[in-house]
Amino acid sequence: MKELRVGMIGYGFMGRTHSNAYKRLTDFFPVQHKPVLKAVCARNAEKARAFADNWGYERIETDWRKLVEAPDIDLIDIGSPNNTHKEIALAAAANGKMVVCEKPLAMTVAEAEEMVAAVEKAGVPNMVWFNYRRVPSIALAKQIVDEGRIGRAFHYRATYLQDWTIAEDVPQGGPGLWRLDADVAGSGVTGDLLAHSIDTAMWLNGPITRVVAKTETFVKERTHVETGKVQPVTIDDACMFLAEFANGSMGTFESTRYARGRKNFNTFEMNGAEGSLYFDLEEPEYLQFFEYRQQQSGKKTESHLTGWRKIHTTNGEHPYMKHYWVPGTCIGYEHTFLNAIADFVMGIESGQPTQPDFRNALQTQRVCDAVLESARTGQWKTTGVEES
Ligand code: SOE
Repeated sequence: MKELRVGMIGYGFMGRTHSNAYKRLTDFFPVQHKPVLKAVCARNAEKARAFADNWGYERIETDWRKLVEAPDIDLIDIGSPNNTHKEIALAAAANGKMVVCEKPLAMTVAEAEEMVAAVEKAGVPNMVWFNYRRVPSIALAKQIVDEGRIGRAFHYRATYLQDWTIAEDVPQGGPGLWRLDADVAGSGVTGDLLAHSIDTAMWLNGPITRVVAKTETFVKERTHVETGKVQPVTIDDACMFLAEFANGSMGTFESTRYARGRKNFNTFEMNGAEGSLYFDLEEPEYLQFFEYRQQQSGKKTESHLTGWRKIHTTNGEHPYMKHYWVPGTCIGYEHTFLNAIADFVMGIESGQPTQPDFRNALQTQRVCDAVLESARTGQWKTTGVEES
């Protein structure tokens, strides 16, 4: 067993999900690399120490530059706020480290392009943690689409709804609420939530070529945690856009943090000539599938028996599930990150890099930038995303 020595940057929600994934990798997947939690880096030494003690990191750093240069680190994991991704990734790649980065890849397309160039020039393995691709039900949807069971696609419909910023006294900025500060996050729901929906959509249904969007900021001013002052809110609280796909289908995407009662409501539906698919993250172990061809295949059409199938994606034949428990038993949110790092490590070992790498995630960044630009101008915007 070889060591994969991890340097983690950031100690928030994603620092926890990633750390958990590294710790459990070899328990579930037959890989030849065992992650070793070498160091966690955060500006606040006390918080870094507490995180290191809790998750079992050997040491802490308070300057990420030291970590990316450290000879005992093989892989840099960027789990810090979005405005730090580019600089860290460039330095990590220049030091020959593998780089795995939280989504969205960057603040802008220009930044993302620099990051792609850096990892490709250095020839280092890289990945963006679009973990929802690793939900077994969503991976099964990909398999069903690739098998041609949906046929010609007509519609793609995605929603990603939350409700945690409705109160006007929620502040913006600082370690806990940087997602509300555009200088740190780049955007609001577009980069934070719709990036997931766009990544899934293009994985299943191919490139999005053109978009027209409308964004809204419902609470115009919030107290900034760092300055203590009431400052304008410049993120998008909500975003809706229409999309055209290269395959001729149409898409609608809706995201908000103002949907009372919706905590992490991530759904999609796809309708094609031969069938439809529906997924809802509140019931992640199910994929719903309507198959039209099956109705036609018998001698006579048993139309009184047609309907949607709710597939419980817990059999050994379903994506990732043979690594876990017995049929009928579920896995959880945390396993989507475990599946992601397993794919990454198996990609290194097989020489077939896993997706999405930085180049692939650049396409999602292009759509996000086009959405925000369209919302600013009120015009349709081409994304520049090409067929891969
Ligand atoms: C925001 O609340 C957030 O944590 C996102 O940043 C994650 O990417 C999403 O999966 C869950 O919600």
